[in-house]
Amino acid sequence: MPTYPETASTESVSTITGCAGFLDTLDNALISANNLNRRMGLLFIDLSHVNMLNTRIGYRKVSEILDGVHSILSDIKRPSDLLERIDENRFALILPDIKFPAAVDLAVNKVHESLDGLRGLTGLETTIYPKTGIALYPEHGKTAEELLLEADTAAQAAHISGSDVMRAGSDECQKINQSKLIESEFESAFMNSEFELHYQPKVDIASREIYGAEALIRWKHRDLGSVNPELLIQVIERGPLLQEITLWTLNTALNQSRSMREKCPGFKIAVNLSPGLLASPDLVDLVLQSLKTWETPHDSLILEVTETAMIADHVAAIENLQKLSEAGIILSIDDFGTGYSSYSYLQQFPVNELKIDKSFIQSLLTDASSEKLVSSMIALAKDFGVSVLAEGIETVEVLNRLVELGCEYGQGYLIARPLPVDEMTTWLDKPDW
Ligand code: G
Ligand code: MN
Repeated sequence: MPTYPETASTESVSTITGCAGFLDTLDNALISANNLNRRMGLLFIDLSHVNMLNTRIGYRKVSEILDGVHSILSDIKRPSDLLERIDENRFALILPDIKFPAAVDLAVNKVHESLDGLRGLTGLETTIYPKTGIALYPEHGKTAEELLLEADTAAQAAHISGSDVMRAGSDECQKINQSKLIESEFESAFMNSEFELHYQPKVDIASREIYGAEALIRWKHRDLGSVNPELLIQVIERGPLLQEITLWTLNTALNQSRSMREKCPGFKIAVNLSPGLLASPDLVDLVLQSLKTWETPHDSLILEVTETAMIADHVAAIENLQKLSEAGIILSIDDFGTGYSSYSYLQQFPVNELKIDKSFIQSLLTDASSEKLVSSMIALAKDFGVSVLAEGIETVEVLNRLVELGCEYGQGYLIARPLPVDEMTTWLDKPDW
């Protein structure tokens, strides 16, 4: 599954600590802005790559450069602007009187232009790039806490999306805010059984027979509604409950698919296995134990592993996959084509199925190179004697073309969306596609 990009720099984005003094200054500025009925701007200027530079050119040199930034910013600011150093590599510029929202962009340009000179200072290709988050009073917050949080989040969003400047309230910021909310609540949501599995059918596209279904985790949040599954998965993968949640998914899917297996002989239930668990020493035992608990034949379970997980090329991961495969469990490479799709996975890993990533399928009829890639992925699968499935089939035209190209299996909104368990069971009685 394509993920929301991690930070563009290799360094993680940390949050500020110890900024009580700055909050007091900001509070006072807000009181004046409020009294004078003025719009105020807050620029949160974060200098990325600093940790990396410490190791390359030394703490002393970096420290000198950062002091230099402080004096550059002092020089260019207007007399009424307030400059504060929040911590070693983060600065805030309070613009107490913004006549119109776009005026703040002029200030940001000035800051970035003035810091351009930093590029030469480090003597390295990589240098200190300012990432600036903008928050406006009163639009984005009424209190110092709110405004700082918004500007800080906007700077983080700039890091993540690889841009230099970001305004509070942008789509990117909303994604980060959702992520933070999910992060703070998903553990209790899991404990309170707020998660559920939806099932998306997989079918034989030529014979139209049912082949199985993929179990997909979903969370209906009381305020947010259905939480973006990609965000949810990222949060789960980063969090401490990855193994527990995966085990819950596996056991729930094996339990709930029992009736599906009874309806459709040969039905295979697919569960996604997170890259973070692939090398776990407990993995094989836990999977085998779950199959035993739910009296499921080993060859009724497909474990989907993303291609990027395999790139890690960890000995323990290969051994685990080998043992799972020897036990008769079916292994599938998910999102195939998005990593470094190479023959070597097919040689090294005991793979049974390739799932061609939906990005290629969605552009199959509009992009000649997608069709070439899909054809060669199908040929690759055939050469290695493994099954091939196309994900993200949304139209009949795409489906027909895939049949012509010799693709065996398919999955996508045309066939069915991911369905709650009862709807999935009903769908099996009448697969209306
Ligand atoms: O890569 P993976 O198989 O784990 O991805 C499954 C995800 O893809 C699910 O979240 C599902 O909602 C989404 N999905 C399934 N079918 C389609 C489709 O036809 N179109 C699009 N855009 N997304 C799909
Ligand atoms: Mn999958």
